[in-house]
Amino acid sequence: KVPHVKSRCPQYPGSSIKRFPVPDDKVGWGQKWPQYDPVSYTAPEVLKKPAWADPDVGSSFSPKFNAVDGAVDRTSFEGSYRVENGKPLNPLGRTGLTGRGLLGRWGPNHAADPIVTRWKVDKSGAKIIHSVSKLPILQFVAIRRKDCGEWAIPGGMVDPGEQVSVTLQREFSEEALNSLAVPPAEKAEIHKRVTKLFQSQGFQVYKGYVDDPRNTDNAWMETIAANFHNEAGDSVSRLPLHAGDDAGQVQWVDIESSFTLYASHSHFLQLVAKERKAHW
Ligand code: RP5
Ligand code: MG
Ligand code: MG
Repeated sequence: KVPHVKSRCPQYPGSSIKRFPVPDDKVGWGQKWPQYDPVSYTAPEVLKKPAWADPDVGSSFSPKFNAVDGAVDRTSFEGSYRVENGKPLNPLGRTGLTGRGLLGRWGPNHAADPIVTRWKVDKSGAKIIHSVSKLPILQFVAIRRKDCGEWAIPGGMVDPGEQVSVTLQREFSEEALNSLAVPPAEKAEIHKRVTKLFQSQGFQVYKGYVDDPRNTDNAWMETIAANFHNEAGDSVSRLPLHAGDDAGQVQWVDIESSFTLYASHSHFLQLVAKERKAHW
């Protein structure tokens, strides 16, 4: 496994908190490091006990780690994680910060990332071939996150008890189609079209840890990323893209290695490009 990098970003997102600097060779918990003195931080909005967050670990709250705990899945795609003094340990190692930061759950926080793609075509509908790689170019629906301004896949958290297939379609609808604010007259028609796009399982691109800047020593992101590809491009191109919820902007973006994306999202797109024999 490549050591996480964004999970060690110097400044913790949405705060003025600085992480304890962790050099590459001290990331793994197996490396003895008595001087390690991480900063403890849990964001005020998480401590307010919203529905999506756990309470603080203590006598009245002892979740079942490494298990499906009621409706909350606390299992990790990375295998069994260690729990020390009642707190789960990040399977990828140190992040320079303890507590939950902005994340609601102790341990894994499960998300889903829908990657909706089409081929880039010219006016006559022919695929555009990249001059260097000589491969056709894929495009995906990208959103600009309101929290950090970075471009990203329109993904989101799996609600307690929710099927991942439902999360994929729901988050795409909320962030890329603004489904929460679509006028009632158009709602049914848009819902019908998205449901058709998401009716196939999609191609499962990735399942596991996400190198997310919000990760901490005790809370981290994991995801299932799935690709929904429209070979003809006609039906996805008719989807009315409107940014909603935690997305500030939405548009079709060419898939290529130089485009900077949030967390590990660029890696997921690389896997899509490889699978579809597209330019990267
Ligand atoms: C990333 O955070 C995941 O890959 C997913 O895209 C996203 C989920 O968090 P929110 O968009 O709900 O903030 O780690
Ligand atoms: Mg969302
Ligand atoms: Mg989101």
